[in-house]
Amino acid sequence: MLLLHVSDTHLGCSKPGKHRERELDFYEAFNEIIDIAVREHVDAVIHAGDFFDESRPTPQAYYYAYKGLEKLRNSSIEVLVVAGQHDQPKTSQLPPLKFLHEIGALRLLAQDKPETHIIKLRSGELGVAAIPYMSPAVVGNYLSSVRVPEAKKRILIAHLLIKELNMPNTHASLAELSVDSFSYAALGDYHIKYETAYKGVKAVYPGSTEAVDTLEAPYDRYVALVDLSSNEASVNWIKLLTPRKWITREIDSYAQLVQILSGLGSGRSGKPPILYIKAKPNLTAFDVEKARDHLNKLVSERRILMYKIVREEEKAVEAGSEVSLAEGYAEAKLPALDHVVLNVLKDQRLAEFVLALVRSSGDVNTIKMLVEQALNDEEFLSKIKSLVK
Ligand SMILES: [Mn+2]
Repeated sequence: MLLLHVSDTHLGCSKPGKHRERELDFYEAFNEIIDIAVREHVDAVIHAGDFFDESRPTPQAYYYAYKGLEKLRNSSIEVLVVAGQHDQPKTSQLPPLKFLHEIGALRLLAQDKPETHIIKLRSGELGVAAIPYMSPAVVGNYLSSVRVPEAKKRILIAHLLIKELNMPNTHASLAELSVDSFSYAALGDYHIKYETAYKGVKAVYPGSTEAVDTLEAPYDRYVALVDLSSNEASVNWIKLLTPRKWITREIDSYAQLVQILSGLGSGRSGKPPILYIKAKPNLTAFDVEKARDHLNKLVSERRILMYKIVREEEKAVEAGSEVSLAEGYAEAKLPALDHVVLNVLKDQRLAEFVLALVRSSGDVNTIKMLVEQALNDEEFLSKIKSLVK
């Protein structure tokens, strides 16, 4: 039995910033993992939460999600998902994963409390204990009620932070999660690839498929190919090729920035990188101005996608607070409809006619009027006739 364990795809995210092209990066990484699942003939894709970036995804996020999931369905690959905090609406509205579950695009195993399932996969039964995101304050009350599935092959899927990560706001230890009752623990929430084991059972975070902030930026992105054929799960890491590269540096002079930029490559994915510059205290306002001009030029030449220059706030209440000194990115230039139509028809009057028809779609009276006018205009009719020819 072969599983592809992925997590934190955050579909719809465009961090850092609200750049349209950056949003596409997340869809592209999602497509890459779909292609890997198909290529590797896995029985199922295990998604450990934060499928979407927001609990009210845009039609665009739904579109890319559905297109990818449809490919998996056509290859008879099951998709088993637990909800992360980003998939959980704060109010009583319909959770986005519940909708995808209802239309048969994926299987939502747990939305707001732990659930146990037995799933029939191509190569046999898989028992799953599924734990969605819950706040660290309440998760402890639920852990004792998590039922270990009665199946030969059993995995745990959970969206939470294990105590072994040694960071604030963790949820539970691997012992508290009874990880040794399973063959594998598929974890999500932590955005950096991490692998550990408890009593010989592997517990794995594949990490997010794209970095969402500078802390995650230095790490490569992975998915875990998990073979459950024998009693002990074996994990093969597959590195993703599409994620965009970030360049994060600290500088104290304009000259230093120029030096960093001279070695600028677009990296493995061929996409212009995201540049994130931390200004040391002695970087002058004049340096920042020069840097901004230089960087705006690189953005317009598409040698970088976007940049941000920040200074660490000295009197910051919170450690790590930053003040933005300069930032920039190129707006995606979409051609205007008028321009496209004129380019195709190569005639001002014809273009105006077509645009008027398009803009009054649904308004039958206006369309009738436009067509009548056209029918009574010999010159215009001959233009249309020559166009049709
Ligand atoms: Mn996440």
